[in-house]
Amino acid sequence: MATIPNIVILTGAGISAESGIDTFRSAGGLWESYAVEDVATPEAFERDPDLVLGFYDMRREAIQTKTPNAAHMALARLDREWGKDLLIVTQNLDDLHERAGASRVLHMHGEHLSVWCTACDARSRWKETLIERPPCPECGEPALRPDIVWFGEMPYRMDEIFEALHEADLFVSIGTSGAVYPAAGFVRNARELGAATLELNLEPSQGTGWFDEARHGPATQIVSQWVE
Ligand code: BJW
Repeated sequence: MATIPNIVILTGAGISAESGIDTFRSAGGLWESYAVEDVATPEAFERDPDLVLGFYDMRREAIQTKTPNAAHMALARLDREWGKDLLIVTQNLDDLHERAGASRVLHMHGEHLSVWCTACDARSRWKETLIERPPCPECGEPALRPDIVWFGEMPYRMDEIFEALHEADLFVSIGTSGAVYPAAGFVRNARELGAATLELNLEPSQGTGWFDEARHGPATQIVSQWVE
């Protein structure tokens, strides 16, 4: 039997763009309407919690009306075929990989549908708004914040990600600009550790030169073609 390679797939906002979820840095993206330092840092939350909670309430509500697209579905098929030999590391806060049926998904920048209690450290699934300061289901304190990794905070589950990169034979980056670290550095880590590397993105990313191969176009087309 042929050896099954280990695959690590990194996804970013571009994979959800055709589901109608705004990217961050494309023309018309989120950071054209909001300043990062006003809404996506711990300092912003301390300074103006209403602005930050309102921003994430709006996005939490919006993602619940969106549906997975052909690229999410193609990766879910791969996840079913490859099982534990495939890991999807997503920078995305939406749950479209899971709703497409993928089972091995690691959210390194957090999730819109999760909240974190700063009083008791519990995490809870959450679909409602936070602006009215609802109590934490675990301890009753009104101390919930979005369970999201803001700039300057440590991304989640880095040990697991590096362990997977160590074992990877193939690293694939889909729909990410390569502007935000540490995710932007994974291609170099994977290369140094001996994996083949492939970029699938609408256009060349900032790190495109680090990949062995790059294919450019809309994710619904190029991801489906790659998986087939
Ligand atoms: C399509 C498509 C279609 C469109 N089909 N493709 C100076 C140098 C280096 C690093 C730093 C520095 N100063 C500060 C830092 C660190 C900082 C950082 O990287 N800053 C950079 C901006 C320079 N990073 C951090 O602070 C991180 N923490 C950290 O570093 O901790 C210390 C540490 C040290 C060592 C090891 C480990 C840790 C935390 C980063 C948290 C990022 N959080 C955000 C916001 C979340 C909250 C929110 O959503 O509101 O996460 S930022 C935002 O960017 C979001 C995304 O996950 C992330 C990546 O964006 P992504 O997904 O790439 O989206 P876009 O819009 O940039 O790109 C979309 C791409 O899709 C484009 O290329 C399009 O072409 C393409 N596309 N349509 C296919 N249909």
